[in-house]
Amino acid sequence: MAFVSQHQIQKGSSDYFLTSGDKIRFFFEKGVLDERGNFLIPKEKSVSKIGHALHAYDPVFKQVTHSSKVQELGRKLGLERPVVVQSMYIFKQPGIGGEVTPHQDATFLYTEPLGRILGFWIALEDATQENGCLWFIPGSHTRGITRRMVRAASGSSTCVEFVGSDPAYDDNQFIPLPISKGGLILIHGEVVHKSELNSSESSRHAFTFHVMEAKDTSWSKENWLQPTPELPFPSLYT
Ligand SMILES: O=C(O)CCC(=O)C(=O)O
Repeated sequence: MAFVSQHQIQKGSSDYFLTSGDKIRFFFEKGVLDERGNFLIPKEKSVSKIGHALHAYDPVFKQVTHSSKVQELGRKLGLERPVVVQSMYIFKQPGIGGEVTPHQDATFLYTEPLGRILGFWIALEDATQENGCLWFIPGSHTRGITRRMVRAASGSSTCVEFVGSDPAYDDNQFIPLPISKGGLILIHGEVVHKSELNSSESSRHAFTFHVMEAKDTSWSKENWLQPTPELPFPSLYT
């Protein structure tokens, strides 16, 4: 993701998460399984997201990612060698869809130089303040990043660790960005954003993928997500 929840990076689930970059894998909301792995709620309401290679292996999401509209937009934005690094289907389930705490995508998808990551976030249902739309801090993309998530040394209790600080952002700085079904939000890799718990009765499905401008850019080998021989980052342009 460009966001990673605490229970994804704990020992036990770590391999499943760390090796999901070139696969289609399912991730649950927190607290939906008992200690024996039985569902505490209906199974279909328990999935938090599916990732991270829908753009490569699912025909529908591959088509959307590489659609002529998306490619045209990439060209208009001046992207010369955009590659798709990851994709996710996010469910934000009614009642339990967990909050995504304030973060910058470049924390998880670090490049040198910065400024090379762009998120495409497509609302598959209306996203409102009630069901957990995205919120942003205007102007925050101009101030660099405050922390990085890097692969942890072996022997550590988690598969990744954070370097740098996680500032306590003032809630008043965020503005909500409700959007109708079918709308697209472009997310700068360094803008601070979040989404809140979905305590409403409506789900808030979204499909999102991240693109890196690969020209004159180096992808950090310390990122959790790495291109693999099976799936090198594919070009956005086909
Ligand atoms: O869809 C959400 O609620 C959060 C998405 C997000 O923050 C991201 O993909 O970076």
